[in-house]
Amino acid sequence: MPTSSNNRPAQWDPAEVKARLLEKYPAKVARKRAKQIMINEALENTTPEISANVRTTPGIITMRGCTYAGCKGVIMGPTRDIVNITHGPIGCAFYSWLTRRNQTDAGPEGENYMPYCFSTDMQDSDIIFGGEKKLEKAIQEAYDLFHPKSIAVFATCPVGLIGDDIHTVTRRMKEKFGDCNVYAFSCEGYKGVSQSAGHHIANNQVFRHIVGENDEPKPGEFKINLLGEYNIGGDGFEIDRILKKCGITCLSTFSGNSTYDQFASAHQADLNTVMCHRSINYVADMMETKFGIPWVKVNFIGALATAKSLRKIAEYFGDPALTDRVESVIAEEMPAVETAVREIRPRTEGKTAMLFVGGSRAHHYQELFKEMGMKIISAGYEFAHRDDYEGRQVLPNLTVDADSRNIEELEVEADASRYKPRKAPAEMAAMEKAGYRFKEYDGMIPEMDQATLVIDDLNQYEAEKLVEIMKPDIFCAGIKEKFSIQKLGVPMKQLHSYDSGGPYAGFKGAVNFYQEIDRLVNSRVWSYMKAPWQENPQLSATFGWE
Ligand code: CFM
Repeated sequence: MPTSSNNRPAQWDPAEVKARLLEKYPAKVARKRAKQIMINEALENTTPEISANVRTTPGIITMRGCTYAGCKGVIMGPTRDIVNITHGPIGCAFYSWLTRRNQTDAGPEGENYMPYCFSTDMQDSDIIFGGEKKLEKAIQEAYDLFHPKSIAVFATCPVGLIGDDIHTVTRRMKEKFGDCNVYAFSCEGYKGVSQSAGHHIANNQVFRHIVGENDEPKPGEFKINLLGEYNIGGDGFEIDRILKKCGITCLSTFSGNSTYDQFASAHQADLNTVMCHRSINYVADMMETKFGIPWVKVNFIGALATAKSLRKIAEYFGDPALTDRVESVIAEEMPAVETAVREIRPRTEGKTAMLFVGGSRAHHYQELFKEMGMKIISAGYEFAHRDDYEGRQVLPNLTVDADSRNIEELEVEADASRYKPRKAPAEMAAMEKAGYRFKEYDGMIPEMDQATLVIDDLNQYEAEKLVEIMKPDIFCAGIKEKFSIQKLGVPMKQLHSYDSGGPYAGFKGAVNFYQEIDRLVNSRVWSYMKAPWQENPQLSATFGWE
């Protein structure tokens, strides 16, 4: 029999857990972190607010990434036919090169630059004398070698510090080539408090330079875009399979398995569906203002969530044949999911999980764990904003600080020739009255149980403490946390890169996930690992010179 989860301290008091997480900090740090550690339903104070999207205290080992990572890695990385050149030292390019496991197919023309790593490889002398000439040469070389439709340039920290004018260089090269769209991103790593700023910088430029460029009509019925899906471990392939089966045309995905032309034609869709709210919700807003495309929040992580999202799309189009097709696809796909749940759930029921991932997965993956009967005892985002925790109703009250002011807000107006409201305002109002929700997201907190701990920007120290105190059956985060947590005798699943697994989206993905988690939480190997405090609770040490 697999060991049950009963061998953990009977119950913990969330206020005490919080106090223990904070006890080692200097007073000022403890005060700041206290606002980022929330006992759900605000049992300990009167404001249910969580502090988010604020700077990490220097010296704390954060889980976050940098702004360049958010721009080059997250948003632009998954697009296969744009040559992405990192202007900077080689390390920035090397470590943002496919480690996220965003997949692509090569497409009919086979134009796929994702396996390449392009960088200007800046040296000391470039930092001293300037890197613009080197950048120009690199753009020329990429053009001569590949003749791509588009070349994107990404600034790393030193580029901003020395003041290379990357936008002038790219503008000049674009004019020179004539048949290649060249543009740059001022996404220096330090630009924001996390990768979230990089998403914004990337999306603004995609919106400004690409979306709406191609008016040639795209074939297909029930045209949607899928915003905020990045095809990690093949998730996008599974979602595409399901959409196709339903007869829904996905014109473009931002940006998993995408192409330049998909972005350029995205304004032809009749509905925008938003998967990762954090990384892209503002693009959905801008597309609504400029082109008249409404948007809805969807989630394809979790079989039931997938079914719900498909129904939401069908309801929007209000076409009986589409509705029937969606229902028959759900009816066809669900039995395999139900069989898997029936088999696995007796082994996973009641087990506990913690999720600390990015800006949306810590929420979305709770669906899959719930389907397995597991409990989420603590969760948090690395870099999400308050609306991702508490819901979009907080948006009007968000404080704009110096860091967020750093990120450009585009002024968007209705496009003179392309703006076309997809539904009359009266029709949308009637749908809303009947319970249909446009541009809504309630965030993670309302769906979590009372007295669970919601922690923003968890760090290495707190992660280990939490595991030590609460002993979850599984901990989900990223590669930086993986081995330190496993050394504590707790299985760790990467929910960024999926380790080597996936897809976990859609119906088939759900089954993959159940099987993987079942294996992890029921493996006996973890019980053979003793953490240092278990072997010797009084572990003590002296300095070498004592
Ligand atoms: Fe959105 Fe993402 Fe995420 Fe994100 Fe990311 Fe990612 Fe993530 Mo890693 S776009 S916020 S910046 S869902 S790379 S595919 S897994 S931190 S939770």
